[in-house]
Amino acid sequence: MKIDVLTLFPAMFAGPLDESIIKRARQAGLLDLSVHNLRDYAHNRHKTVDDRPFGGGPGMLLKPEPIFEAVEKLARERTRVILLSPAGRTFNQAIARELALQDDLLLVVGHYEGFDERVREHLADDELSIGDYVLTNGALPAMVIIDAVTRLLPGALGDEQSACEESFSHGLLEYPQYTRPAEFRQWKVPEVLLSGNHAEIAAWRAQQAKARTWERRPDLL
Ligand code: 4GX
Repeated sequence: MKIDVLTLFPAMFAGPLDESIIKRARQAGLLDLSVHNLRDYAHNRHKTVDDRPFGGGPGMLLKPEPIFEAVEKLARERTRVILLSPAGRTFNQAIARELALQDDLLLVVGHYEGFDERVREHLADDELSIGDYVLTNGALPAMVIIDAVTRLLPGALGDEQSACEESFSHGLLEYPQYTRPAEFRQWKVPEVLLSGNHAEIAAWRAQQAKARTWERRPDLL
């Protein structure tokens, strides 16, 4: 999969995507990630990418010309162009699965007060938010999406991890898990887990997962 990112802060992307599973996926050629500086597509010698909103109001907007020119240069026929902004539909595991099926993504990171509306209307295929809180810009949301999508690419996870059931795949939160020691500061691991009775363990885990989901995330049930 090819993912291009368009942002004013390309340096933010160094680090988080150079570790662990994402690093391995990139080395293995499963993910081809390129981060581009929107400022490189500015027109004037001041490298202006923002301007004041018509009609007044606080803050600055990203100008349309640099974004259109960057996207037109970077996007291919099948590229899905996605804006990151709090006004997007809320990203979730179902959207991650859907994006993982694409060949090409181009993530356009929101900065300042947002985009000139013509970027939305005539350039973007989709607009995503990672949740209802306010960040300083869309770089972290872009990285969240890249992370969630990349681990779904075939071969990105080792067999052990990909075989393992996980929250949101089976629709419930995880059951409680324990490792050694069996007693730590007088807190004991539930007896059933030490019993060796696999049917009983499975039943206990199913019951725990359901109770926990009911308590914490009834919206998932
Ligand atoms: N999930 N932000 C984007 C600038 C902005 C404002 C309006 C477009 C329209 C966020 C989030 C988020 C803060 C990133 C505002 N861009 N993005 N930025 N939550 O809070 O995606």
